Amino acid sequence: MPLEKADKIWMNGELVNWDDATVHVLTHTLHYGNGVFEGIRAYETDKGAAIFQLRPHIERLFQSAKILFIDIPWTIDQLVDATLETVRVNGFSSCYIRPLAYLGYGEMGLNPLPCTVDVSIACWPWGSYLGDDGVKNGVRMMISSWQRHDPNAMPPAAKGCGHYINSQMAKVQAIKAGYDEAILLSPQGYVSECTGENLFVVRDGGIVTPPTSAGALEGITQKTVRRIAEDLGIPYTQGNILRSDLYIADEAFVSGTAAEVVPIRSVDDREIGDPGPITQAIQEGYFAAVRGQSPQYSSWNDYVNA
Ligand code: PPE
Repeated sequence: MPLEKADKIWMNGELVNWDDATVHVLTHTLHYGNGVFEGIRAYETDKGAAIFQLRPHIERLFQSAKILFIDIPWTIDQLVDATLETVRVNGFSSCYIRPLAYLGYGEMGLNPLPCTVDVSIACWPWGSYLGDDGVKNGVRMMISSWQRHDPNAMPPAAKGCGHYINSQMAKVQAIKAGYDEAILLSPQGYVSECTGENLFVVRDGGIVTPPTSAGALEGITQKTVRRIAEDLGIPYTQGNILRSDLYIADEAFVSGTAAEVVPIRSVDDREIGDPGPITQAIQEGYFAAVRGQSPQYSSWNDYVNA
């Protein structure tokens, strides 16, 4: 789907026109993939657009940067404000938001330390990442023959630009094989996560999700799911999951900012079936929270026009 343009993009402290938000071909990150990014969403609420879990996303951007020795020349507060401003000036009632810190033009070669660090924040309207039908009825997944990174090859806790080559290999394999999405296993053979989502299995009335030691990103939506589950009295644990656990799950679903909360219909052609009651309860809780309809979670909504 081609990108739907917005009016302005925040670049290094200035709001520039969408078409002017360009970089030089010798931009360091374009060659070596060393940059960090976030994916955030703003949702329509009764009080206008509200950004969901804004600060945790910006905090994770700084953690990713710290892991990769990228020195972001802004503070967390400044980028929180800049994100609010970017959504505000574009006038969206809901949108996807993409902050990016990248190594700029002026240096080449593998030592990233002398590079300038540029920061941009773009936003655009983005529908359901795994499709409207997927959100409602679930998606078909396959286990990829591509493994999730070994933590000593690429640190999965950093949301690094180049890390996503791994996700893209798995995604293409799944799409070409006729599936909606791929599940990656860790080098040790445990279920890790999907190409851009955390994964959850429901068995015996409880939710289990893989730990970061299986190569999963510590998802902000995953933490949101945890809180909603615990408040609903649904047992929630982190633990290693085998591929066969997926095949015999009572329910399974994924979570991510772009994807939101999406049921899994089948894994490697083993049917899990229609979305089950726990998946539906988490989905309902999630969509109410992002739309600012849950007073107990109001601290998760940052109103753009507050
Ligand atoms: N794992 C991976 C590998 C991942 O990329 C994401 C987010 C998650 C888990 C879930 O994290 P969180 O959004 O904090 O709940 N992926 C972002 C980028 C997706 C994309 O394809 O681009 C996102 O969802 O915005």
